[in-house]
Amino acid sequence: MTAELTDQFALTEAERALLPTDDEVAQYAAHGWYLSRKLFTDSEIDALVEATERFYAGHTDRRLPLRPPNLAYWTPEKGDVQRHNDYIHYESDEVAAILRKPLLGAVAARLAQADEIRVWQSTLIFKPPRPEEASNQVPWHMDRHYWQTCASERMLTAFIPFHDCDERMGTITMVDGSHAWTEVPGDDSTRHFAQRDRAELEELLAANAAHNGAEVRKVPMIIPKGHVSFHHCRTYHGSGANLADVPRRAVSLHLQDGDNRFRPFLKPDGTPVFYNHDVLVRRTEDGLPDYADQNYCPTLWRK
Ligand SMILES: O=C(O)CCC(=O)C(=O)O
Ligand SMILES: [Fe+2]
Repeated sequence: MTAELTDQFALTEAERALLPTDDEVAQYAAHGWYLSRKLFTDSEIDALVEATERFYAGHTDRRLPLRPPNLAYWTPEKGDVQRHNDYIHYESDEVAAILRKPLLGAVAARLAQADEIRVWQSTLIFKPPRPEEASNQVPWHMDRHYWQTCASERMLTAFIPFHDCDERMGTITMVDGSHAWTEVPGDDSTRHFAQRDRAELEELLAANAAHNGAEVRKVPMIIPKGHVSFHHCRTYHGSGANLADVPRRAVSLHLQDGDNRFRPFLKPDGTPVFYNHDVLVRRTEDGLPDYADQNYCPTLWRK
C-alpha cells in the first residue's frame, strides 16, 4: 500500500508541549488531581456554550434508544435546579466533536499511564446562580463508587468548564490525596450522591480520613477557560453553590483506559450493580456488556 495512513490521534508539536510533564504525572499519582494547560481554544469553548444552548432548547442529533434506569437527564419542566444530562457526547455531534479532541485523550493517557483512552460517560452540567437551591451543591463523593462494574482502577474524569471557573462559581474541589485512602467498610457507596443525605456524606468523608490517619485538605480548582481539571476515580471531590451572577457551565467527561472491562459486582445486600451502559452497549463474546462499544464509548486517543 502506498497511500499514507494519517494517524487520527496524532498530535502536533504545539499540542505535545501541552502534555503533562513527567513531574506532573508523578504529582497526579501522589495527589489524585491535575490542572492542565490550555487544551481548548476560546472558540472551541464558545462553540460548546452555543451547542449546549441548542441542546437545552431541544436539539439532539440522536436520542438514546431507551431510557436506562439511573439516567440523569434534565428537562425544562424540572425548573431552575442544577442540570445534569448524561450521554451528551452521544446526543450532540457538535459537543462530541469538540470533546473528542485527541489532545484531551493524550493528556488523560499520560496521567492514567495507559495506551488507550475511551469515553466512559459525559455529563453536561449547568449550575444556576442560585445559592439557596440545594441541588446546586455537589456532596463529597468518589466517581469509582458509581462504576463498580468496571474492572479498571485507573479511570479518571476531565472536568471542563466553559469559562474561567473559581470558588465563587462553585468550582469542583478536590480532597487532596484521598485517592490513596482505604475505605471504612460497610457503606453502600454505590448509591448516587443525588439520592443521599449531604450531611451523611460529609461525615463519611471525615470517617474515611480518620480511618487513614489523614487530614481533609480541600483544594478548589481554579480553572482558566480552556484548561481542564482531571481527577482520579478514587479522589473525593464535591462543589459548593454558584455565588456568581451567571450560570456555571461544564462537561464532566468520564474516561476509561483501554484495558477497562465489565466485571460483575454485588451490593452489600447481594443484589447486582448495573451501570446505565449495561442496557445499551453491545455484548462481548462472553455475553457481557462491552465497554469498548464505539457507539457509546468512543476511543479518544490510542498510542
Ligand atoms: O459539578 C461538579 O462540581 C462536580 C462534578 C463531578 O462530580 C465530576 O466531575 O465527577
Ligand atoms: Fe464526580
